[in-house]
Amino acid sequence: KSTVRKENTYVAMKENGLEFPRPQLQLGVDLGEGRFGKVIMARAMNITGSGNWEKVAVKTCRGTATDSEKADLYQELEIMRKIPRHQNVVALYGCCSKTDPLYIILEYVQRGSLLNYLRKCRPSSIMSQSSVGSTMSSISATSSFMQPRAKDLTIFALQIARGMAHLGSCGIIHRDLASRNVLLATDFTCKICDFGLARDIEGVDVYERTSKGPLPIRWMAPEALSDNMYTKKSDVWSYGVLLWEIVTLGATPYPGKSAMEVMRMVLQGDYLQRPLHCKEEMYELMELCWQKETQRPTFADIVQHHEALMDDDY
Ligand code: ACK
Repeated sequence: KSTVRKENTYVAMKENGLEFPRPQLQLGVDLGEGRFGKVIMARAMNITGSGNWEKVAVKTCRGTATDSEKADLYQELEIMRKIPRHQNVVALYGCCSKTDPLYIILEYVQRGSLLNYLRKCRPSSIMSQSSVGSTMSSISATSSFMQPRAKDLTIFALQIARGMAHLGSCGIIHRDLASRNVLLATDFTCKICDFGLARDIEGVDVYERTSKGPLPIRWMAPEALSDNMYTKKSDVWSYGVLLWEIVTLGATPYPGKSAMEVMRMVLQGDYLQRPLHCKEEMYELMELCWQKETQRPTFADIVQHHEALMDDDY
C-alpha cells in the first residue's frame, strides 16, 4: 500500500514540476532534528531559476526511521504541495521522491526557529554572549540580539496569524503550532514550518486522530486532549499558547508542571497565567483563544485585531 502511495506522490510531484534531480542537490551539515525527521542544510542547482547553486533546507527521515515514519514524511509533502506560496509559510521548492530516501526541499530560513531566537533575546543571554569572545563578536552579538520591543513581538504575532489564516483558507490544520515551528528570516519575517502533524480537512472541518505517536500536550486544546478532535479552532488555542511563549521570550508553557498535570489543568478550564510585563490587550487576546471552541476568534479575526491595535499606535 505504501509503495502505491509513494508512486502516486512521485507522479503528482512530477506533474507539478516539483520533482528535482537528486544529482543537482548537495547535502551539507545537519541543522537539527525534529520529532519526525531531520533537517539538513544543502545547496540545489538552479532550483528557483537563478542559474546558480542556491542554499536550501532538506527535510528527510532519520536513518532509523520506521516504515510508518517514512509514510508520514510523504504525507507531509502531500500537505505542503497543496499550500500556495505565502510569505508567512515556509516555501516548498521541490522534492526527490522517485526513490528512497525522500527529500523535501524547502526555502532556507536564515535565523532558525523563533523559539531559539526568543531565548537568545533574554537579558541574561545577551549578557553572557557579549561577555565572551572578541570585541567584534560581542558587538555583533549585542546588536543582533537586542531585546525586542513589545511592538516587534506584536509584529511576529501578526505575521504568524496571517500565515495561519492562509493555511486555514487552504483547508489545512497545522496541529503543532508552537514557537519551535516558526522560522525567522533575515528581515525577521516569520514563516510557519513543520507540517508533520498537519492534515487536510477541506470539506469535513474536523480531524479525528486515530493513530498513536507523541503529541504537543502543552499546546493542545481541551477538545483535542479529551476527544482527539482537531479543527481550525484548536489551532487558534495553540496560537494563544504561542503568544504566551512570545511574551515570555520562550518560556516553556505551564512551567514546572508535568504533562499529566497540564492535561488536568486544561481540562478543568485552568489556563496559563498572565506573564509579567504582558500588555493587557495581549493577554485578553490569549484569553479569547482559550475560550470554548465556538467562541474563539478565527485567524482572520486575529489578523484584524492586531492590525487595528497597530494602527492605534501610530
Ligand atoms: O532552531 P533551528 O536552527 O531551526 O533548529 C531547527 C532544526 O532545523 C530542526 O527543525 C531548523 N530548520 C528547520 N527548517 C528550516 C529551514 N527551512 N531553514 C532553516 N532552518 C530550518 C530549525
